[in-house]
Amino acid sequence: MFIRSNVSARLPLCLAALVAALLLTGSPPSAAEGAVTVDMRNFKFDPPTVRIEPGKRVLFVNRDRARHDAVKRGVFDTGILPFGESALVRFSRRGVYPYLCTLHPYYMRGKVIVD
Ligand SMILES: [Cu+2]
Repeated sequence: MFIRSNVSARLPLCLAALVAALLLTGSPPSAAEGAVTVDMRNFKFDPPTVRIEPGKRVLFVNRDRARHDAVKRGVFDTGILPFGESALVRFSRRGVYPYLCTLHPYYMRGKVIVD
């Protein structure tokens, strides 16, 4: 009885951790397959503009020691990414999505074109 309740209590936590790992940060290479990569490097998005088809994904990877994020309000928000962390964002609708790093908004900007 003790073992059963112990296991069932742990399971939801494991699933939550797995989902978070797959969807938000530290994605394994297979999860990012087919995604276009945008590096956050030297306080810039590289490349600053990417063009993708609807349904494709962009993998934002922070290569800087400084923390960054990538945000287009109302569309996507990677959350703050420390050095080495990444976030995968899927774009399902056509459009032009200018985004920025909210920590360095005046000079750290990029654009995703979905068409
Ligand atoms: Cu930044």
